[in-house]
This record gives sequence, structure tokens and C-alpha cells, in this order.
Amino acid sequence: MVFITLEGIEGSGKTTQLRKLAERIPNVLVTKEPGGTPTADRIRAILLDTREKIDPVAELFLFAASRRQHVTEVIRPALAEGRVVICDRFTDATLAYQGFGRLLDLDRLRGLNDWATDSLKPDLTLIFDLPEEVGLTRARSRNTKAPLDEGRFELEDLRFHRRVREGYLALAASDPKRYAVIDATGAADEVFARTWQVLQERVPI
Ligand code: Z5A
Repeated sequence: MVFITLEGIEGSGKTTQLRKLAERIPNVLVTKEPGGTPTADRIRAILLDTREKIDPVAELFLFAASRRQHVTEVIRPALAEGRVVICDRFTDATLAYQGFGRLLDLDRLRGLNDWATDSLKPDLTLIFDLPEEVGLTRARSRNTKAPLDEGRFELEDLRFHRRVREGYLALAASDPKRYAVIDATGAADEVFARTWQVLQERVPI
């Protein structure tokens, strides 16, 4: 059993890389947060709806509720079956977005993450890094083509996304064994070549 999470600012290309990884890795379960179960998907719809005016702490609790459901219903059972689980965003997104982005207290967030997951930690977290301007341009062009309105974080200003990016880099620097930063600039195939190399070096799959 191996648990890998993908993180990065919006538009960093995680989801594109996740699809490519899923084609290469046997016995893999790919999933994402917020969401991943029927209940968590309903919470996701509230969290990302631009019409909702959500208090930052209420927002935090919604992410935690979604995560709890997802961990107990999907992630832990798959790991127990010996599968490789790759999750698009996990606890580090809470630290980066609610902590570094919304400026909520990091120690409290770590405590809540531990409570929600019974202290489940990824074996490896890949952080796809690129300038926030580039990520937002990619995400905006994608969202104008998407049928769903999922742009609540996209409405935040560039300073917010810069803090999130810097937060991810600070997390990576604090624990180089668990995190790997991947240069997410360039074509998707180039990014995938970097990603695959890191995976082969870091986890037994
Ligand atoms: N959030 C939070 O605040 N706290 C938490 O605890 C959790 C999440 C778990 C979820 O949004 C939001 O919730 C997220 C953080 C917050 N908001 N933000 N920002 P989501 O699930 O809807 O989306 P996302 O996780 O941010 O991912 P994304 O916007 O879908 O982007 P992505 O996965 O990084 O990128 P992508 O979908 O692979 O690519 C975006 C576009 O760029 C797409 O059109 C691709 O075709 C294109 N692309 C991808 N790679 C490339 C390259 N290499 N070159 C050029 N174009 C590319």
C-alpha cells in the first residue's frame, strides 16, 4: 500500500498528471478532494459555488468533513486492500489554502487534519510548482469551457495565490523526505517525465 498526494496552486496541472499516472500504475485508485464520496461531493458543490458566502472557519470545517468521509469510506479501505492510492489534494491543501492563504492558525489546522484523518499521512506528496499568473491563466481558460461553476477560489486575488504557492514551498522545505517539488512549467509530457522520475526514485510502485 502506498499513499501519494498531488498538490499545487490552481491550474498547476495536477489533474492532468494524475490521469497520466493512473495509466501507468497498476492496482491504483485515483481520487480527489474535496469530494470522493457521494456525501463529500455534495459538500464540494457548496464549497466551490461562487454564490456561497462562507465564513473562513466554516469553510475549514466543510473541507474537514469532506475529508473525514473520504478517508473512512474510500482511502483507508483501498490502502487496506494493498492498492496504490493517489489523491488530488489532501491535508496539505488545508495548510496551504486555509493556513497560508486565509491566514488561519497552522497548528490548529494540523490538529484538525489529524482528527479528520486519524493522523493518516501520505508516503509522498508531489507539489507541482509554477508562477501563480501561469496557473490562473490555465485554470481560467479551462473553467470558461467547464459546465459547472467551480470558481470560488479562482476569484481570490493574485496575492492570495502567491501566499498559497509560498506556503506549499515552505511545507516542502520543512520535510524533504515526504515532499517533492516538481517544476510544473512546460508541456504536460515534459512535466510527466519529471514526475515519473521522482516517483521511481521515491516510492516502490
Ligand atoms: N481546497 C482548499 O482550500 N482546502 C482544502 O483542504 C482542499 C482544497 C482539499 C478545489 O478546486 C479547490 O479547493 C482548490 C483548493 C481548495 N481551489 N483552488 N485553487 P478543484 O478541485 O476544482 O481544482 P484544483 O484542485 O484547484 O485543480 P484545478 O484547477 O482543476 O487545476 P489542476 O488540477 O492543477 O490542473 P489541470 O486541471 O490539470 O489543468 C488546468 C488546465 O491547464 C487544463 O485546461 C489543462 O488542460 C491545462 N494544462 C495542464 N497541464 C498543462 C501544461 N503542462 N501546459 C499547459 N496547459 C496545461
